[in-house]
Amino acid sequence: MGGSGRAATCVQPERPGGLILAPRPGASADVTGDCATDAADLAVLLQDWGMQDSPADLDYDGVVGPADLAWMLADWGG
Ligand SMILES: [Ca+2]
Repeated sequence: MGGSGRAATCVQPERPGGLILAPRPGASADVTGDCATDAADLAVLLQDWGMQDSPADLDYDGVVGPADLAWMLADWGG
C-alpha cells in the first residue's frame, strides 16, 4: 500500500486551486478517506473548526464552519 492510506475504490476529487462557493454535486463528506462518513470524519471537522486550508472545509468557502457540519451530517453513513 502507498502512504496515502486511502483505498483505491475511494478516490476523492482533487481540490481546486481557488475557492469555490458552490457545493460539489454529489460530493462525499468523507474527510478521512476511509469511504465512510462517520465519527472519525466528525472528529476531524471539529478539530479543524474555524481553520482554513482544512480537508474538512467541505463547501470550499475557505473555513471550517456550520455549513461544513451540515454537509457532513447530510452525508452521514455515506
Ligand atoms: Ca466551509
